[in-house]
Amino acid sequence: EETRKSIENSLERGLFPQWVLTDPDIYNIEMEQIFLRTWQLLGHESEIREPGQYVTRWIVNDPVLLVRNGGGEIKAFLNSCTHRGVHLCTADAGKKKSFTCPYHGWSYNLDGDLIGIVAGDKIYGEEMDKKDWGLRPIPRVEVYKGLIFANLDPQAMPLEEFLGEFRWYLDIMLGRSDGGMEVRGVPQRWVVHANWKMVSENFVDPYHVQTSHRSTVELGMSPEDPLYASYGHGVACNHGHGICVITSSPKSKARPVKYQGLPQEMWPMFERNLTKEQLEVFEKVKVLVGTCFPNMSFNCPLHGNEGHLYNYFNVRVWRPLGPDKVEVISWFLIDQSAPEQYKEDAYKGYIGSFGPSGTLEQDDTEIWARVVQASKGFMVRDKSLNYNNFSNYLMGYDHVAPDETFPGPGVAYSTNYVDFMTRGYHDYWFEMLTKE
Ligand code: UNU
Ligand code: FES
Ligand code: FE
Repeated sequence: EETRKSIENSLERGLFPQWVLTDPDIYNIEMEQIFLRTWQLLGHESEIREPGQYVTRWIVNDPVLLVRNGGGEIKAFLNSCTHRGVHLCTADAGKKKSFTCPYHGWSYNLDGDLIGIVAGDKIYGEEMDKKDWGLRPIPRVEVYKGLIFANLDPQAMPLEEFLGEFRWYLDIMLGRSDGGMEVRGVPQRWVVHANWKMVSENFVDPYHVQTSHRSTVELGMSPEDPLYASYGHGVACNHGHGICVITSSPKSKARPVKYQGLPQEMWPMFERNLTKEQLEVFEKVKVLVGTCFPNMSFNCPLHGNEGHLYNYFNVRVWRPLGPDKVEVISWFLIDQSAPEQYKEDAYKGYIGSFGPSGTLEQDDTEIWARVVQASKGFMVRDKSLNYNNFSNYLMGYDHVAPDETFPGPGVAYSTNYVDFMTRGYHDYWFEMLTKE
């Protein structure tokens, strides 16, 4: 109770206690209070288009088998045999008519029903009702415009309600093109020494761009202007979600590019599919980047040089593997109706920048590990980090009041160098952490 009060008090003052970041007790509470109850991204419909196609994923420590059944429906099961609990299917992806356990050979169909028991009639006989021993379904599965989410809490609010104001921004990617988005390549996975909250925050923190990603300035890929990534709007959405709408500005040298450099033949389609307000944002934006509470982030940037500009939708889940470890799972998504050559070029652009070995990704990875390293000592037990933008001079500079004229939902500020998104994220984190 005393700890709860002191954390609450810190958050109200725009502070975050540094020890909380990687404290093992806090981590265990986060698991029960947050990861057991929130919507978690599992994958995209385009990964399992045909009956029998499956992928295996994780919700923290729960292995999940995500499969399209014979009727074309998406099913998610605990990827564990009901006999002795073996991790049933260990491939990342594939296509099967049924799943057979490697231990004693029980097999299950695409609906999770137990259909075969080795020597079943001889050793179990009539008494055993196979219906009782099917795969155990993940309590909730819902799809939003191709993105497949699951929730371990049967009582959780519906996915669309949870996405809330954030949906409007996701729709700019998910809804702009006929046929929606599709996954290209396979999602890449890698492990980093980081805390899941800090990496989630990183995606609503454009303030780091000109320092961490300094090499892009030195290579002449982005302007020197220290305020470069601040132009546009930072938006705090309900349920802890946040988004940065980074635009070019006459103050930065970057030239405005319409619809993020997507091929001109696609423009009439965007204009048909999006609302006037969404187009107003999409037309001018350079980078859309954000975090969906608690641990899904996305980056929808503009990449390349004059005449060769690419845009893609990179979605990540930061799967906690402990207070100081995260498995990243990163999907590359692209408009299904974009020209094939464009898709391939954009994919290469992603691999070189925000892929696991991409130059920009490595900048961030090293920083995240250093944050973790410095959060475990004695000194930080009574010290807090700075998320303070109450003053006109700290982070909020001259634009601390929300911009009522911004066309999108949520609370929008007319700069991206504000801590309102990170603070909204912390506030919702605290609300969930302390909920009865
Ligand atoms: O480099 C990033 N991950 C990033 C860029 C995050 C937020 C805004 C811009
Ligand atoms: Fe931000 Fe050091 S300047 S962490
Ligand atoms: Fe970064």
